[in-house]
Amino acid sequence: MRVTEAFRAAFGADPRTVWHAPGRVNLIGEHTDYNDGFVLPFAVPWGVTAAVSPRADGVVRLLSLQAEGGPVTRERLDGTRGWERYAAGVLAILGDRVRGADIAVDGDVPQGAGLSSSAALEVSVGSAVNEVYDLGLTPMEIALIGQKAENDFVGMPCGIMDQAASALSKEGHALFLDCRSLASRNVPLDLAADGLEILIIDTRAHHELADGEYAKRRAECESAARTLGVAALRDVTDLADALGRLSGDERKRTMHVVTENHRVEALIGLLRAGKAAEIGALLNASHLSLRDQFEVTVPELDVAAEAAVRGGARGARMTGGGFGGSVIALTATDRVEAVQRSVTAAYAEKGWREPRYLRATPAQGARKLA
Ligand code: GAF
Repeated sequence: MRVTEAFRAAFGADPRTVWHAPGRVNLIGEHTDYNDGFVLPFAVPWGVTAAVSPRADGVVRLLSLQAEGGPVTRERLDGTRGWERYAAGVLAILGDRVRGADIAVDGDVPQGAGLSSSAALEVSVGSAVNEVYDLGLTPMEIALIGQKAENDFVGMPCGIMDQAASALSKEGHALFLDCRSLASRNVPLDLAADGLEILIIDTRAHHELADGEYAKRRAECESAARTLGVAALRDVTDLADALGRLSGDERKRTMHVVTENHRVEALIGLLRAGKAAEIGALLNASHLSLRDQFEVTVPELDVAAEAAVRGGARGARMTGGGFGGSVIALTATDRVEAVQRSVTAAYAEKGWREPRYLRATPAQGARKLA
């Protein structure tokens, strides 16, 4: 394994363990996780592999095969920058339970596509450190530590979806997660049996507002919940009444979150009934709600989703936080090329760079490789 060789070359010994954790796409349930709602992501076949050994002297050495230069030695975790923060953040959250570590990571999550390479990094490192320090953490506890590292150490106020998808997914399944109780279920997702697949369209757009706008949406949702006197928007049971008591952006955000939770449940109902071919309308409705009510799409996402459907996809929606990243399109396998042609033509008409197309079936969550 490449990461093991790099570890040996940099640190002069074999790693004690090697773990892989994947990135994710979200089938449906967007911007619901931090509202205590429902999500339905699945792991993608790309991720981060972390080779780790413990150290007794409190020193942390970090090496990424994707970063320029050799290993970085950090005696203080708060001195880290860039990608290092995600790994260092996990160690910082674990505190005294971890005395030090040599860590080498190798990632193949397509960069900038919004497929959660950061969660893959946190969960791969968390899983490996859990083993070498015998911490006895469950996959969900590792996911929560990854989320906390991102919230407190990196400063991104994300919910739990991405880390949970990376830690708990199962091959051939989507992960249904109740983000309040943290109860989860692996839901079979065999689209190929219906002649279908998920085409990922990486728009190659990344809008710099992303982080600030994400935090703003989250604050708006929390403020709407306070106005309504509920703990979280998940608790809204009478949408018409709630909308009557809100105005402006908070009204729109609430409309999205409440209807999106319903769409997650409806989609699971269709999957259970063996009607995967019929989930397309829910994907389209989710996209429109994210565009018009939650206002996290950008022209590249809208054009890709619309052109995918025009080209024959059964449904398409942005996936992840928004402001760039990827669209997923539910497509009959024999129409994938037509869908790609339609999106490529729409992009050419706008004078935009051609998007990148990726095909993914639901992959396994975090697992030990060696
Ligand atoms: C990002 C966040 F990291 C997730 O927690 C989630 O909120 C998502 O955006 C939107 O559904 O990926």
